[in-house]
This record gives sequence, structure tokens and C-alpha cells, in this order.
Amino acid sequence: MNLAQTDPKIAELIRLEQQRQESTLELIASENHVSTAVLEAAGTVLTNKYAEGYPGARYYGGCGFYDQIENLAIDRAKQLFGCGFANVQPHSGANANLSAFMAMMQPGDRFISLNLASGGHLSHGMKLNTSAIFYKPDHYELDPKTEQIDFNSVRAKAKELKPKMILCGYSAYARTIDFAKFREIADEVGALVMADIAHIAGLVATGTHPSPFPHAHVVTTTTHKTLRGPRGGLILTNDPDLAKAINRSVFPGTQGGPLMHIIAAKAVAFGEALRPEFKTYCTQIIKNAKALAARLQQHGYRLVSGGTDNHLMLIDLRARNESLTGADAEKALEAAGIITNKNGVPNDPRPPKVTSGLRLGAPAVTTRGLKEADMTKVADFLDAALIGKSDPAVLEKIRKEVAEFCKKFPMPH
Ligand code: DSN
Repeated sequence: MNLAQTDPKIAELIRLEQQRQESTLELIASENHVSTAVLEAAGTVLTNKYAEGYPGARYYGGCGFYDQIENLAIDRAKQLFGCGFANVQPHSGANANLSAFMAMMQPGDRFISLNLASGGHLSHGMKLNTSAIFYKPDHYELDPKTEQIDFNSVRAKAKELKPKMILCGYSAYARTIDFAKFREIADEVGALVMADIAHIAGLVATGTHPSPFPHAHVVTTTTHKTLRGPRGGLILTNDPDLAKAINRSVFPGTQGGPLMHIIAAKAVAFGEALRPEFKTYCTQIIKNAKALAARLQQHGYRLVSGGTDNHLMLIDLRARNESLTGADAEKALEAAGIITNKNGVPNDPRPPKVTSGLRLGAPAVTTRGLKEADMTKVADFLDAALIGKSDPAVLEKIRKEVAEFCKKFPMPH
């Protein structure tokens, strides 16, 4: 029996969600639309099986095909990122980070990172996260003028605290990351470098952002953002000792059975990312982000750091309208069919559930085929919705226009 017959309620909700995705503009920087091949692999009988362990060394019988699938995923990941080792089992990015921490540090060890409020991630030492409960985080800063990484602050913190690890890679940072500079500072104090490239993984894989290798000792990522695979995590390294420690810390350190249907979907996505058209896609993401940023600036919005080098941008809404909050903007835009997320800006006086900022990204709309001129139109929709945010009739009119516009850009096949 198919889903519509056995569970019509869930089937209907999935249908509605599909319709929502098709008729709205997805500007959340960490989201994307996967291919039907990735979807197909994720929805298979591979979900039925336990495969604890690694290829050739499982704790369950019947894993022969799973070994072949996981080995393909590993080989493709290594090829994609130009490194010697990949663990494809982490269920998520946060889990990849937890496992990487466990491989690099002992409980109580110090590390330094960018804090959540300045563009970092909660798994980089936010006080309620395991990264802060089991380890000792401290934070380097952004330069208040350029709103980019302040390497004087990285060096000063590193020298003062002698951390075991220096963490770079961010969730709301629009500028190129200088991995070599992090390594230079880490070498001065004998620290390891970990790069969390979750946001920029597709760009790194295609050379449209510099690679963390050979500078980072350990690289973690999600597989579902610019990399356009299923939701999941991945850990990479070139260091054989760290590789062994990572395998132990993923299983049995932090996980049991791997999600083999998702690992198959990761393999499919890595295969797609190895093709030349994926580089064209990633190049277009950056062009589209720059076009969106430029038009927003023409409309009077201030972008944190003054622009973007990658797939995302962070708008400080206060320059356009002092009283406009990120939360209000997110809500009004959703009513107009434009999906975004509120986000704190550096030194944001408003709390995280309110914020003064909005984070936007181009990966999903680029997958749908939007080009630079279309991004200009997207910025115009966005500005019109924020100007008319208190008038439901205006928002509804824009929602209809957005839905019509979306018809020109079909979902991937
Ligand atoms: N929550 C993700 C993001 O939106 O950036 C990071 O994991």
C-alpha cells in the first residue's frame, strides 16, 4: 500500500509542503532543493538495516551491499574535497562537530571560536551545547569596523589561552575564510585547526571558495546546504591518527547504527557534485548572491561587512527602518512567499528571538535556475514586502506575484 492509502493525513501534509516549496522563494542560506535521484536514494529499503561498524568490519550480518555503498560515498567524498580520509556516518553537522571535538580534545580542554552572536554556530561553544558543557570555549572577535574576522584577536586569544584547538567556519559569515592564516596562528601556539565548512562545502568542493586543506587538521560539514545532498554530516582529515580517532568517536563514541539510506543519498549527491555542471551551479550561486546584495544596497539596506563573497548575506535592517526587527521581517516576508530567517547582527541589542537582522542565501533559488536579473526582481519583492509589512492585502498581492514568478523556475528533476 502506498502512503496516500495507509496514511492520507501525512501524505496530504507532504503534498502541501511540496506545493509550498514550489510556490515560494527559498532564501534560507542553509537550505537547498535536492535532485530526485538524491530523494529516491533516501527513500529506499536501505532504511531497514543496522550496519554498526565500518565497511568490512560490521557488527551485523547481511551488510555486503552496505559496505559497497559506504565505500562509494567515502571515495567520492575524498575525491570531492581532495583529502585522504572521510567518515560519512555523522547523522548531522552538530554530530560531526561533537565527534570531531572528541577526536581532537579531552573533556575540559580549551578551544577558541567565533561565538554564535557574531556568526558562529551553537555547536561551536554556545553555553547550553555539549561543546561548552564538556569543553572550555572562548571566543575571538570580528573587527568592529570591517565586521570580518579580526586575526589580531585570534592571535591574542590563542597566545593568552593556549587552546588545544582553533575553530573556524561559520553560519552567518559572508566573507572568504583565510584558512592559511588560522593555521599560521595555530602553529604559533601548538593548536589544532578545525574548519566547519557546512555552509560553503559546495563552494569548497568546486574551488569557488579556497579549500581548508592542507591548513585544517580536521574538516567537518553538513551535506545538505550548498553541497545539495540529504540532511547529514561528514568529517574529513589527512592525518592518519586523527582519522582513527574520528572513526572511534563517531562509532561507538557518539552514534550507533548509521543511517544507510542517507549514506546512499550522500553518495549520490557527491557523485552529482563531482560533475562539471555542479561547478557552474556554485559559480552562479555566488553571482546570484552578489546581484541580490547589490540590489538590496540600492534599496538602502546595510549589509554586514558591506557585501558578500559567498552564498549568503546578513542584512542589518536598522539602516532601512530603525524599528524593523528580524522577527517582524521574517514573518512579513513569509506572508509574501519569501522564506528567510531572522538573525542577530554583530553586537545586536535585540534578543535572539527578535534580532535586528535577516540572513539571506542564494543556494536554493539558484538550484531552481534563477540568474542575476531574477535576483534583482527578488530583492524588489523583498523590499516591497517590508515596506508593506503591516498591510495584509499588500503582502497577499506580493505572495500571488511571487507564486506566479516561481512557475518560471521548476524544482530540480
Ligand atoms: N542551522 C544551520 C544554519 O541555518 O546555518 C547551521 O547548522
